[in-house]
Amino acid sequence: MPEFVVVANRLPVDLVRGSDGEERWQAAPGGLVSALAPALADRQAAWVGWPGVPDAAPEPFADDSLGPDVTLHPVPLDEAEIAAHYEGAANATLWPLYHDLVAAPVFDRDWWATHRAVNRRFAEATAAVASDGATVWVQDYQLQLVPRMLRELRPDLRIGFFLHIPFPPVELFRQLPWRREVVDGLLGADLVGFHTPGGATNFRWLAERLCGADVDDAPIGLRTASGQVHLDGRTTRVGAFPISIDSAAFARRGADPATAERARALRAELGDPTTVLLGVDRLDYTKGIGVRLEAFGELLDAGRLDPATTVLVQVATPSRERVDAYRRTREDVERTVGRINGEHAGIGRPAIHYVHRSLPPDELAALYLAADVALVTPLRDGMNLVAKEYVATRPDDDGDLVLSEFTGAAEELTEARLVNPHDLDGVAAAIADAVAEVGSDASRRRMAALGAQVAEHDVTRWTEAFLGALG
Ligand code: GDG
Repeated sequence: MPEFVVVANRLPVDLVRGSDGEERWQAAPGGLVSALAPALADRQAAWVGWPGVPDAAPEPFADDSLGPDVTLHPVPLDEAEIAAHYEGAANATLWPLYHDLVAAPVFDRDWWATHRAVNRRFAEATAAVASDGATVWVQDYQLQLVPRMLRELRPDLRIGFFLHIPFPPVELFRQLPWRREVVDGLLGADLVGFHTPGGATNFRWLAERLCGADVDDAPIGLRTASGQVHLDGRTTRVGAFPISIDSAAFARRGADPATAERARALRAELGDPTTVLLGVDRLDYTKGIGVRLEAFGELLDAGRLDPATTVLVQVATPSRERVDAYRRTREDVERTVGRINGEHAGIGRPAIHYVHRSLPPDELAALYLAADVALVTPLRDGMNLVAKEYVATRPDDDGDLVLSEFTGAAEELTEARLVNPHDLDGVAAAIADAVAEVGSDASRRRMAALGAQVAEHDVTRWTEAFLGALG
């Protein structure tokens, strides 16, 4: 039986239903799979998660691509559960609440009841697969109630939890009608990890105020489980474990001549501009896509950038398209792109090249290489891997990174051009400065420092730090 179990909202593969009704599994490439793959590979391991389509209840099966002894355990959800738990409580309640109310969270009691029932199903599925004394690593905001439920079912387990999104300021978190249940749910874990010390500190404070736990007041540092919460004779440790990427893999792709060739071809297809700006995001209202479009548009309006020599490529991959706020965000982004192109594009020469599709990894790497300046301007983001991927992919110390202060990445990538995404003038000024100074000695020195940071603090360090602290 598995000695190491990952529990995540989604399995590492998606079940895909063809138009002929035939079902097949398809790799679901994502940061989480690549982050956890090394930890699974050499162990008897299991992954518990939803297969991505309604009413699918396949039997557990082996996945050789992750390791010789890795089994996947599908957790079924029906249409109503997907609507209430996933699209509702997770993506219309917790997601906006945890991202500083960038959109208004919806507090719906029926959604929450379903959310609780689904968390229980995940806990029961995990309890049924984990071997005696196994280590279980629960992932993310959709499953915060699982650690407590699992602890009650299986007190023998060692349970870790990692939150991939920001943990909000306490004043905002306290709006949640089920706030005590969430904090208590997380306290079922032995170790609760966040991207930043601020998130961990907020959580520890809430554990004391909402659950009456005894807590220490030691400062919470990076990559150690340095905070302690004592409740009902148990101790939960809390810490900051900033996630990262497989930096060497991105660097290898960036150094591959085929990637360089494709990057040159892309620049030619863009009309050989002097400067290419790039944004890559899931199309999400937290990512500040509108902010950078507006700032770019204002620079064109003012004549500070010339659309004949400077273009913006914005990749916005489809995301959560059945949630209202995401539909509205897409409309806003596309209206803004249309307006700016209408005012500034030449015939056959768009100022903004907008892509609303997911690109293959090779194409994304070529774009990272082709771009002189990456624009990462979320209103709030737990970490933001795109910032790290851009830096890691570029083999030379050229390029530049405009980065929102409100990303977890900003706490590590301090040499980036940090901006407040609510300050449009400040964002525009940072873009103009980056365009003017790209390739300068000062810019190269900063990119070199960023590259060294990402190379050293890669995803293996994240996994090892978390699992090391979990013990
Ligand atoms: C959550 C947190 C945290 C995007 N477009 C394409 C594509 N991507 C890939 C990127 C990157 C990933 O998607 C996005 O990761 P982010 O970190 O930027 O954002 P979230 O999806 O919101 O992730 C976030 C993360 O969890 C990890 O803890 O950093 O704060 O919100 O890897 O490259 N990949 C491909 N084609 C695309 O078109 N192949």
